[in-house]
Amino acid sequence: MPKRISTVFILVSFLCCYASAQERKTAEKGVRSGNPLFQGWYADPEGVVFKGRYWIYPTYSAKYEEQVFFDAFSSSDLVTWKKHPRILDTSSVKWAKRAVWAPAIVEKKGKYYLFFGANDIQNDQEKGGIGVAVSAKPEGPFKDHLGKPLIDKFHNGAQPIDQFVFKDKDGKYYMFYGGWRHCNIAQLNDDFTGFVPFADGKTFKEITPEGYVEGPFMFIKNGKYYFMWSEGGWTGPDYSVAYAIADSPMGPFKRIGKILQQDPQVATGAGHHSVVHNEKSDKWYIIYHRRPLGETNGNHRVVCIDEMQFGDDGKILPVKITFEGVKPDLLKK
Ligand code: FUB
Repeated sequence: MPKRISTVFILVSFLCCYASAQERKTAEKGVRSGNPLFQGWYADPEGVVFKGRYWIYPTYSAKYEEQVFFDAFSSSDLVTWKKHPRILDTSSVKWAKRAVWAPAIVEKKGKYYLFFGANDIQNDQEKGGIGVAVSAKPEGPFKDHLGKPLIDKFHNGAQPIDQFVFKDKDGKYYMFYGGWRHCNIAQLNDDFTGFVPFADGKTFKEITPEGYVEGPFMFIKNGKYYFMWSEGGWTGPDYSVAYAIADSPMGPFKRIGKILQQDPQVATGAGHHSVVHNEKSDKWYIIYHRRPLGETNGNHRVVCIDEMQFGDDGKILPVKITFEGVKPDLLKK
């Protein structure tokens, strides 16, 4: 090997060993993430794992006219977070002008697809709805995939916002979405340019559970489908998260109860969440936004994390929201 290449190789190996030793030291010291997880007003966090790193994609929480971009955050251990600024900017999505909300992301065949709501449309005549952008990397830059929204109308009364994309065991991708107290499910087509109608010919099926307001989320555990959503008003103190368990992604979803809500000693308005699972440690985390105690500005929302645990019967135990957050939890050795 030429001398210069072998020097670079030795240096890179040394830096990698040093970085993972540092990560282990952090884990041993009993450090915690703290809450909020990172600085700034952010909401609706989508937590996800890509290639050995945790990622969080939140809404930038500000006046609607100022919500014209997304930042993302990534971490190897849940404690130290790196900011990736402006991974999507409305300057590259010609139909999105404001209120860019609630990102949801999936990786498919090496590409990253970022779904989002834009413009907060109030009726079928307004321009906007749910869009999708694509990038070769989780940190973007993301570019509009279609040049137009994927859903730009109200179906079954659901405002086209707050989409979550779920990959089922059989490889099918479903979108759950909807504001204004209605939730629909639709099956995405292969290249995420549209939807595949269900056997009965319908494209958008309403699956709204009791109490549902917005912010749907789904995960599978032990073969069961856990469907979760936000209840209450997002600007108020009683915003919260409830859930159901079903045998299929289509439901039926019978509400079991709330598992995340305000704590008068800690924060108000805890809701619009996501869930990440570390397969190595088998720990489950809920990532959500909440409002500092005494704060009345609806936009002052911050992203937090706490551990989510299950009872022996598979039910989710009520989450204790904390200032401390979680311990380091590396995804790989
Ligand atoms: O952040 C904008 C909106 O607030 C979201 O779309 C809703 O779910 C609520 O969290």
